[in-house]
Amino acid sequence: MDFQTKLEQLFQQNNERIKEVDSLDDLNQIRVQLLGKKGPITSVLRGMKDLAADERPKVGAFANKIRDELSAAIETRKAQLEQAVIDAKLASETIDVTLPGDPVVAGTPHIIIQIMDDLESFFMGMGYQVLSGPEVEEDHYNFEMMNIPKDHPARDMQETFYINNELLMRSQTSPMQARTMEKHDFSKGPLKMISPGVVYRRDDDDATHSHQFHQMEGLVIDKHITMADLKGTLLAMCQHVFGADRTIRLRPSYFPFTEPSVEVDVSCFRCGGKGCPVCKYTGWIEVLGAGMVHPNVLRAAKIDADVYGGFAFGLGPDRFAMLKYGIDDIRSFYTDDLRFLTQFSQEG
Ligand code: FA5
Repeated sequence: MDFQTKLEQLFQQNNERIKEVDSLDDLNQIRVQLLGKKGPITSVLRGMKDLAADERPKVGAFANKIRDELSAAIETRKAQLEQAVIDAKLASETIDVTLPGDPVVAGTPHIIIQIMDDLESFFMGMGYQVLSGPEVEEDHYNFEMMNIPKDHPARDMQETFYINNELLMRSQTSPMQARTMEKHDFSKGPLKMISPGVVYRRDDDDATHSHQFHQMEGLVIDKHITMADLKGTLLAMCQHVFGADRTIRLRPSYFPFTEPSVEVDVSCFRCGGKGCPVCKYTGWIEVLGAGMVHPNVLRAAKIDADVYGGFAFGLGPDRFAMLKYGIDDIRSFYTDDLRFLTQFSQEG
């Protein structure tokens, strides 16, 4: 058989094999077998030395052509097989965009924050500013400016955590009364503010007491403010939080920084005043302390107590939340149990 026929046969046989091979490994083996140093084409080329000199270039050129064509066939097949691997991968990893997604769990503000946000928007609607103050407070503002001098027995009711003799964790938001009164410029209008925040007391934790809890202070100072203004404001607030049918009553009480001072009760929102376990069968629930700002507090802030006066109140958002949602243990707010907290989701 002459060289040309041998090479043509080689091409025919292998060109078919290359087209049919279905794995990259097998194709690589064919390439090594066919085009490698020990392969048939190399051996044909080696045998050329026995040819007549004028035959050699012809046969050499033909052999090169066959080798190039087989090489091209191998490259073409390789590209096809590589594409098939990519196609198979794409098919197996297809994303079905119509499948429902993983639900994103939306967080929700803490229930106490919700109560405070609601109260803030209520008071802002009545023209109050919302102010926050330092939790590490000076004895001077927490007590002295609030008409509670060093030896005053009222300090015992708010036993708190001291940093040193003059600095403490504030036991109430009332120091914000003194701080804002000192700064207020009455030529710009009356002083109306609320101040929500965290306060601290050395109270033993139980179902209704926490050593750390929230308060919201309210203060209005202007000329001609009366107790009727205080009562109207607190009635509107209690109706906003506990329902439009609520009424309130004021009982005499004592706070060193207000005179007269009152405890404010709201008619029971559960039984409407008839008596039930929520109101301990009295028809009333105590919700906050309030009163007319004591002249000593005005004077300490350098306000003319003969011209200006006003009212102040201090409520506990923790207790509000407990009452409104029937929560029987204040500690639930602070133990971060999601089963409890997510019940107060604002969604829907
Ligand atoms: C005061 O702290 C006064 N500063 C309130 C005030 C302001 C009166 C302005 C007059 C004028 P009292 O100690 O009662 O008052 O606390 C106010 C509210 O804080 C209580 O009604 C209660 O809701 C809440 N509170 C008090 N102690 C605790 C506690 N340990 N845990 C949770 N809430 C508490």
